[in-house]
Amino acid sequence: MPRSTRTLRPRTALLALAVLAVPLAPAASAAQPPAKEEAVSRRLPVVSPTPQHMARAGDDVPLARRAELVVGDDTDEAARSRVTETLRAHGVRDIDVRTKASGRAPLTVLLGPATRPDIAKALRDALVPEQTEGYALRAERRTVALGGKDATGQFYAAQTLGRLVSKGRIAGAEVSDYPAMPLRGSIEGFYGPPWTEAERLDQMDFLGDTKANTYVYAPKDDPYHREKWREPYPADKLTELGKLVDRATANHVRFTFAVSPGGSICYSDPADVKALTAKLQALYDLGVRSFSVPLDDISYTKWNCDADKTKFGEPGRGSAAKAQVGLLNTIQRDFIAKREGANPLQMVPTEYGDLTDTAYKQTMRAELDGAVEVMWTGTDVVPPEITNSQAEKAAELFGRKVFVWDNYPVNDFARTAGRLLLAPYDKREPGLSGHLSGIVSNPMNQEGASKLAVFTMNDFSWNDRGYERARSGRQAALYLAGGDERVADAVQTFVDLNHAAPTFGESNWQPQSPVLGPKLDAFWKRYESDPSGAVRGLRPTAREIERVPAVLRAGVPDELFLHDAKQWLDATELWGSAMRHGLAALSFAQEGDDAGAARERASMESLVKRARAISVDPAEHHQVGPVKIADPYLDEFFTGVLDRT
Ligand code: LTM
Repeated sequence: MPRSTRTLRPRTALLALAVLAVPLAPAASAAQPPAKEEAVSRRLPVVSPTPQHMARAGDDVPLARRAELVVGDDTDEAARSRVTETLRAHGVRDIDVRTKASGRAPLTVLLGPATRPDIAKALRDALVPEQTEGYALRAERRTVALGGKDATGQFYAAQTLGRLVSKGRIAGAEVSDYPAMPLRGSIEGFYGPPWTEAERLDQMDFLGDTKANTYVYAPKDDPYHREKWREPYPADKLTELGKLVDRATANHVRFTFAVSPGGSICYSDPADVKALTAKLQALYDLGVRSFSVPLDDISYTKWNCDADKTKFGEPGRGSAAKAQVGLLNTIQRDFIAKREGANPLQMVPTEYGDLTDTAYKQTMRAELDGAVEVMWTGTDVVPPEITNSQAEKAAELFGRKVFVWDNYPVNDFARTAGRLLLAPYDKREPGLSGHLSGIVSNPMNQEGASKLAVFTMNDFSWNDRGYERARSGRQAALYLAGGDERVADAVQTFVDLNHAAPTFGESNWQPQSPVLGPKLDAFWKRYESDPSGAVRGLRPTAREIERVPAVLRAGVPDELFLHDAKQWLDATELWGSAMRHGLAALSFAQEGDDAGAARERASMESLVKRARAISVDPAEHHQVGPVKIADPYLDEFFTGVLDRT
């Protein structure tokens, strides 16, 4: 794939650098190295995704005004831009880019393949991983070595460097790191309003920031993706896709182009195969090297043409699989295998969400080209969990490791109406990397708001065994908060109010408000024996909820997130304020001041009414309806207040 030389958007790059609450240190003060004991005993910063191995190598490396960046012909352009941005953002003004270190610079950064002699020497005993996209990093004395197993590995080493810099110093660390799963990222595969161009560009930067390498373009409501799959994209749409491909490439993200012909294709008609190939070719010409043919959500118990009946027999699971396999093998053999740099074809089977052996799966595992990646959603389409034994079974059924299309945090199905799904990833078993080829998130209609959950998913797929949910959730909040701890606290309160993750059934696979819910339960329990203490104890919570929207509006630099969350922030402010008035009503009632209680109660009711009247924007959300916040806990609280005042 041609490597784009364009640099990343500064806002996002700086946001990534700021994850560890890094106030930009002036270079002058940065030149003072800390005392040795202080430096060596300091804990290393948290790096997300969690590295496979990270340990202290020695003292922190002080930044200065001047640095040498040593590159070679095989230094990755995007990695080089990242390193330069990091150094500049931390006050290094004069960056001398050269091919050989002078040995006189206050700081030398070596960037390139891990096998380059100067890098290999400076890495000392930091292990260079065998795995694709791996890297090793060592920061010691006045030298930082960043060695990639390949170009993407260099880019990831540069990302890690960004997270190791704080307060004028680079943490004296040794890192040896690689992704546990080959494929990681997101699939824009939901129903409803597709993401805008700005949202998609943002997603590419975000995926790069979180060391994810895959974005699959499969929006159900792009007519050229499904209904009009035979038609070529109009020129303006193709130009837009070209920009996305470039931005993906600059972030080491594989822009994966998907076409879903299953609703109308005549498998046995060579003209249809030709139309599909032409569609893929147009994107290949734009630089795309990854392709997918999703066959989900189609009827496979009827043919779209009589010729298919003649060729494959009566409609049914087995004959549908035969027809699909014929098409997919042709694309893999005659298109993918013949195009330089093209990655194995991806597909979504029509049976994508269960573990039942059927004639469909039997044919798939027996006849589908071994190179083709098969997606699987986990059980029940929106899976309450994914275990190692389920993944193993899926691999057995499809005859290969499956690639998980995880329907989280997608909010296009009925039970997600009015919701943002913000909880950190959970209930996916450590060890899945041994059974899967990867995981991509199917996100929400709202790209900006999806990043909180997807951040943690990309953490899991990078290092499933090292994944810690609480730590990842905190890092996601810090990422959104541009590194500001106080804003991150408010983000996490907001996450708690929007924590529920529904399944297709009655239950949620992630609970609603695991912090606020038990707090309100405890409040009513205490209220029975100590009403004034209970009210006093809950006041800070009400104030906190009421203030969260203002803190986020002022402190979150991500405008796409603020846009997506607008209705939920407005509602949160009203609910928080209503809660404050509810507590005041209870206080007055306890004092026997009926007039005061009635006044506060009326204020509460009016605020609750306004909060309940806020609806999602139908232009941006597939499931319309009133915005839901901390349900049913807040409603129960207000009913409780009404009963007692
Ligand atoms: O999950 C798959 C493979 N297909 C569809 C998605 O397009 C949709 O977003 C999710 C959630 O509703 N469910 C599906 O079945």
